Amino acid sequence: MKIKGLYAIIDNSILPSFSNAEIAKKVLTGGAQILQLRGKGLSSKELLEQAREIRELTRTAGAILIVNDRADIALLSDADGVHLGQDDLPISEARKILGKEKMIGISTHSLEQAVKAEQEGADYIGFGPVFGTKTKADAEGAKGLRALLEVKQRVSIPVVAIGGINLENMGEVIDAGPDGAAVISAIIKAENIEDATRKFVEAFSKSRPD
Ligand code: TZP
Ligand code: MG
Repeated sequence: MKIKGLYAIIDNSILPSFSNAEIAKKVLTGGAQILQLRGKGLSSKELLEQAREIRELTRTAGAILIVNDRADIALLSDADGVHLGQDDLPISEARKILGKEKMIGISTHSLEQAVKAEQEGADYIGFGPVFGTKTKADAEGAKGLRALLEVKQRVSIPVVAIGGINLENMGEVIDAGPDGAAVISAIIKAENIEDATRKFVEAFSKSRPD
């Protein structure tokens, strides 16, 4: 299981016309192979129920499921891993919950944080926001493509670019060399979620055939 290509973040709090499971079905139909459930505003009970439902969908599709913020929910739902923020559990503590087999990713916003995350045993990092974004209220200012390129050159774990990525700027993001690109609003707010997902997946597979 590798972190590579489109990393679709499912969060219906930004557009509640679909449930998270419905969005997950749509991005899986569009070919996404990595999903993160970002259940902002959900109770623990709701998040666990949704994670279990989306675990079944991702298992059937052979896709990776990562749970945002919550190592406990990742374990209970048998997700493939957790994605931590800088203020969530430290990697070493999340590892006590999840063991070696599950993935631990962490959001980073500087080269220093990226290098530290690798030293602390992260399986992958998110880096951003690369561009400005309205999706995350407390996001730092845009870091830009040059910073992304520098991070990619300095760490050997997979790097997932995040923040303001859309179909227009996806080409230049891919050129900066990240292993993956995380997208929220350009997929969830698209007129057709399946089609938008397919276009992101294709953008990666055309430039990085394996
Ligand atoms: N972390 C850094 S930017 C961001 C997160 C969760 C939001 C990305 O959302 P979008 O809509 O793809 O800009
Ligand atoms: Mg978080």
